[in-house]
Amino acid sequence: MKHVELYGFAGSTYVRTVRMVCEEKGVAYQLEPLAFRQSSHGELHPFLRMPVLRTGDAVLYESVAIAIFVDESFEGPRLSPTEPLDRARMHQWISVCNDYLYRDLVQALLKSGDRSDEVMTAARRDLEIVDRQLRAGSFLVGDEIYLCDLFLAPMIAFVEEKGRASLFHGLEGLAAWRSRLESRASFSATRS
Ligand SMILES: N[C@@H](CCC(=O)N[C@@H](CS)C(=O)NCC(=O)O)C(=O)O
Repeated sequence: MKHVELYGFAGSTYVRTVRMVCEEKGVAYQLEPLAFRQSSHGELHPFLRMPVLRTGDAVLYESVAIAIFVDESFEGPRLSPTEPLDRARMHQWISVCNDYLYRDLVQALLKSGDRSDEVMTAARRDLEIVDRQLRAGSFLVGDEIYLCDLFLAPMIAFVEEKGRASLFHGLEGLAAWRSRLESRASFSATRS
């Protein structure tokens, strides 16, 4: 099996996503320290973000690219649907996580003490949208876990870690999905 190194901090939601993908696939990896914003970081990731994956001579950045690479190039359970519409839906939810949820749940709540009505309203609106989807199936796309669930899980966990669990009040679909995700070994193995 190819040796996999993952650069980034354990507390990063995107690093956790890629770690969860590796755990779900049964891919062994080494979490490597990152000299954040130093020149060695720029050599791995010119935009100075994390995660970065290295395997053999290949270096990859951007978590979607990394997640798809790990899913498609290693043995283990497939984490993407085969049917085109379901694949598109998986990518739709990955985009939702990356373009809206990361902004409204992670970046907004990271700004310490930011409990403004605007921030809380946007976060709650996003969670209600996710909840509606999760009332229709066990996971974001039907009844199987796919990559999109592994993008969502660390962002939802982050909201709880930041002490904003009240945002989940009454969201039963999301609550059931959280129990399913939190019972997985990939979730506990990547807790920071
Ligand atoms: N589009 C990137 C986003 C990665 C990203 O923003 N990661 C955060 C940590 S969760 C980061 O590197 N933050 C450092 C910074 O913004 O300077 C990806 O999907 O990998």
